[in-house]
Formats: sequence, structure tokens, C-alpha cells
Amino acid sequence: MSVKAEMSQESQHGRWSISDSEEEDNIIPPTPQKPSVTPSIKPNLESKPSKITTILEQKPEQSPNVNVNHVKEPSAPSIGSEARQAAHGNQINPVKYESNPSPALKRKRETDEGGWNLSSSDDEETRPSVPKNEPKKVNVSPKKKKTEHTRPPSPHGACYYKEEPADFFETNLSMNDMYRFYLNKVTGIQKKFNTGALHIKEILSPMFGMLKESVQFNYCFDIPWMVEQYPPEFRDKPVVIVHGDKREAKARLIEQAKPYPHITFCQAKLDIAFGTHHTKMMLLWYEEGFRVIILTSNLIRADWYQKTQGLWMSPLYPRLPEGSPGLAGESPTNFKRDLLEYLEAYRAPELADWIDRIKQHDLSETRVYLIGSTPGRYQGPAMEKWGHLRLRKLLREHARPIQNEERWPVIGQFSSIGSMGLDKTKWLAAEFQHTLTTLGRAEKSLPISQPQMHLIYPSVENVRTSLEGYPAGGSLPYSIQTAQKQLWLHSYFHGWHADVTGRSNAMPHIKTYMRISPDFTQLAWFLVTSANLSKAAWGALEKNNTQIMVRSYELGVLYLPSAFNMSTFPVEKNAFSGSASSKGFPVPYDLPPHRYSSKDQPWIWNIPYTKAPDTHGNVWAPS
Ligand code: K8Y
Repeated sequence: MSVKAEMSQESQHGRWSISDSEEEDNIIPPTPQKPSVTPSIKPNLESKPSKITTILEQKPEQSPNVNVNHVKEPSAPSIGSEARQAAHGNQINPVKYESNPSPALKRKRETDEGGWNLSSSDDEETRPSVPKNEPKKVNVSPKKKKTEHTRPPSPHGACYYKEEPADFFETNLSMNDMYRFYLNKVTGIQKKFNTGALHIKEILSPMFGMLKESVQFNYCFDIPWMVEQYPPEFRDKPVVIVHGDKREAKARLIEQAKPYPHITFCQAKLDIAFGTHHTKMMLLWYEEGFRVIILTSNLIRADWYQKTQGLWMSPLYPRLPEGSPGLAGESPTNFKRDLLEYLEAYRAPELADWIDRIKQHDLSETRVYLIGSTPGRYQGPAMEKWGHLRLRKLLREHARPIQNEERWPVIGQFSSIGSMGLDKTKWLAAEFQHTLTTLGRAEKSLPISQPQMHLIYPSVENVRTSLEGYPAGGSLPYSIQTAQKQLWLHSYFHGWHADVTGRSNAMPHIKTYMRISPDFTQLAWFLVTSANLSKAAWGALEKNNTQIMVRSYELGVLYLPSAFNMSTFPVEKNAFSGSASSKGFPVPYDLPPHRYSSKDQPWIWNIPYTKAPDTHGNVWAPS
């Protein structure tokens, strides 16, 4: 019997807890060797993101949603019968809510391994979210709170993942595809809101090409799950995994892939402290040609379940005639050159064949600009190759000036936040806001007031009432150590509201940036990227602004109206409810943004929230 099934039975006996700090230590890890259908990751109970205490009174059967709660057999490893034997009373042993790797878990593991303590004398400010001096164990007493009857029932019953409906994988891209910008499908929302959205299984399906080989660039991988996302007929085609893992994390990744001889690895060099390989990209080589997907989702199930994620899918790039020069097949946006430069920055022999292959294809139909970050310290003309100075250069050269531009706000929307110093003058306003507010120069260029900057990041209430509940906060890793140093930042914050997409309750892991008209109907540009609001991602100037230092790999695509023969993009009001096609841009959240109320706080992942239960009846008590 599976753990999840057992949890469901346990829950029929009333309140229970899946978390108890004492019992946790008694858990016997599963045997590492698993059949290939289950991840062979050992749940690392030391480093799980949180304890989850269920205070759900209502039986799953009483849930009005019970009929849609067909619970899947878990594809995650079970914690084994030892754990069950140790269970007693109405408590069972702690179970990580998800045994698959999560980015949060990964980050924590990196800390445990000392990965973040290695160096960086240079910059205390960019220290990542979980510091080395974090208390070992907060003694959370898993008090089983009394529940009121007003508490919302769990939409999923006691088991975490519910089955996707039968028609979940039906693809319908009839609508607005001129931008090639898509959201992921979300389980548990009205069907109409998944129209035109894509699940990873669809992206990898024969519908988009007969796959020969692929490369998966990402941060977090569940390899058995990833293999299952490929259709059976392509499942043993060669896959290269490009990752940034070192030491123990790298060993675990390689161990996961042991049952799959078609998978090989490319470790991205990360020579600057605190850098991460965030880039999320698929290179798909088909019988018919070649395709690029640039996205925001990790290759783990949770990232494709109930989060809002975005992606750009390239056109199908045909092969160039034999003997064409490598520079042929360029797009008006120089996408081919920029993609090759990005790949060359890895200086990885494992990518050499792919670089040659791309050279042999015609990428001329591409309408987006590539914006990447690769780790390094750059001077002179190289300063504009990566990060926010790359964005600044593209906006300067290709975004037309607009009238009253000082009244056109910029919006940044992200799922994590780095340290940006004591006040806005340290980086946010001095560098980043300057970049976001750059446009091509008008005739006259008088000093003007800075346009407004709205930042969108989920509030505690957004997370609490989300489809996933508090566990969604495991992918929003803003730490208390960082947050408490920059309370000034929070005055820019706006909540996550996405009624237009049906995804108000699907927390964002997408990251977007844009410039918009004062009435929120026209876009000067739009960017979807892996880059969060951090100096590590976007780069920070050094040495009297003669050098930019970038820590991480990031990748995104920029939409500029000039590449679509437009002066601005109209904002599409009904892009996400399966309605007609138009030339409007499908902005994936509600406009205008709603500022935090005086009671709202930004989600901080490593402090407890125990005063109010989430959508599953749980509280959040991080260890
Ligand atoms: C790591 C990912 C994400 C965020 C900082 C804060 C730390 C941080 C992180 C992996 C992912 C994400 N870490 O300084 O940047 O944000 O790839 O999912 O939310 O995308």
C-alpha cells in the first residue's frame, strides 16, 4: 500500500498530523534502489522545507469535490513500512509532503552541504536565502488545533496530487498563437482556463515533431518523472541534461539517471559564489527540424501541477540547404547568433554537436529577442551581453520612444527575491529600474521623473488560499534573513491576482517584466524569463560602473512591438478563456496590479504561519 493511500485512510479517523519533530528522526529512509518508475531520491528529512500539520477535521468523503478526487498512486517513493509501523494513535510518521525534489529542498541541501559557505568575501549582500547560521531545529510542537466549521475543505482530500481530468492532455492551440507565449495547464481549475495552455507531455508529443534527440536545461530534475513525460515512442532517444549541481547534489542527480542509459549530463561551470543554473530551456531535434522552448518550470511534477508557469515555443526551424554558411538563417532579432553565444558561454564539449546542429537550421522566423545571464565579470562591450544591461541595450535600440513615457509604469513579477541592500539607491532604482524604464531616445531628452515601478509577489494570504496551500510557499523562497534587511522594498509590492487566467489561486513560478501604458491597455514590451528579482540573476555594476558581475545562468525572451511591425502591443482582455484570437498580448495576470493592503505581508518561506489554515487545512511550520 502506498503512503498516500494510507494517509487517506488515516484521515478518516479524524484529525491527524503528518509532522512531529521527534518521530521524524525515527524515519527509516527508503532503500535507494527503486524500480525505474519511481524516483530514486532519498527523502532527505533533515532538509525538507517544512513540517505540515494537518488540522483538517472534515473527512475527504465529505468534500464536495470528492468525485473529482481520484487519487493517483504516488509516483514518489514511499517512506516504507517501517514508518507505518512507527505510527500510532491518530498520528502517523512525518511525511514530506512531496518526496520528489523541490527547488526549495535543493537549496536547503546546498546549504547543508556547505555549498553556500564556500567563499565570496566580496559581497555579504548577495548571500542567498538560507544562511549558515540558521537555527538547526525550531521546536515546533505539532499542536493539533481545534478547527472551526468555517474552515474550507481540502480540494484534494488528504492526498496531494489529484488526477488530471481525462481531457487534460487534449491540445487546443487554435487561439492567439502569434506570440507563441503559453501558460502551463493547471489541475483543478475550470477547463476553459486551460484552453491554449500546455502541459509538458504535449510539448514533447509527436504533435510538435518526431523527436530524435533533446537537451534539457534546468535547475531541478526528477529524472524518472521527466522520462515519463516523453511519449513512449521517444522515451529512449538521447537526452542531455544541463545542470549546475556540484558534489553530493551532482552525485544524486547521476544516481537518479542510472536506469536510463540514454541520459547524459553536462555540468554548467559556476565559478562565482552563490550562482545557480536557473536557465530552463529545451532543445528539441526532430526528423522535421529543430525547436527551442524557453520556460519557467523545473522538471519536477509539482512545477507542472498547480503553479502558474510560462513558456515561449519557437517555430519549427527547418534545416538549411546543405553547405549553407553558419550565419545563414538569422532572424531580424538576431536570435540565432544570440542563442549560439549563450550556448558557447558554457564552453562545454557536450554542447558542441548541438551548436553545430543549430548552425544548420533556419531560425529566421523568430520574432523574439533572447536575454540571458551567464556567470562572470564583464567589462567594455561585453558588459551588454548579459543580464539587465543586455535588456537595457535592447530597449535603447529597439523600443521606440513614447509620449509621456514618465507616466508608463513598469511591472516586475517574480517568485523569489534576493538581497538588494539598505535602500533603493543601492541597486533597485540605480540600476534595475533605470534599465526597465529605458526606451529609445526621443529627439529631446530632458530629465524626467522616474516612472512608477509595481512589483508583483504573492502575499501570505495569496499563498494560504492558493490551490496548493502553504506548500506553494516552498517555491517562493524569500527568506526572513533577506526580507528583514529590506523592509523598504515591500512598499512596492502588489498581490498575485490572475482572474483573467483563472489562475489567481495557482501561485506564480513564472517571472515577467513589462512596460505598460497609464491605462494598462498597451504594452511597450514584455519579457518572460527565469530571472527573479535579484542581483545574482540580473547582474550588479562594480568598479565605478565599469564592470558588471553576474552570478547565475538565466534565460528569457523579450517581445518588442517593432519585431511584430507594431508600435505597441494591445493588452488582450480575454486571452485565457478560450475566446477568439486577436493581436492582443496575453498578459498573464490582472491589470492594474492591486497594492498590498496594510495587513498584507510578502510570503516569507522560512517563518511559521499557524494562525490560519490553508486550503488543505494545514499550517506552515518550517524547521
Ligand atoms: C532557486 C528555480 C525560482 C529560485 C536569490 C534567492 C534564492 C532563489 C531559487 C531556484 C529557482 C528559483 N533561489 O538570491 O535569487 O531565488 O529555478 O525554481 O523561484 O525560480
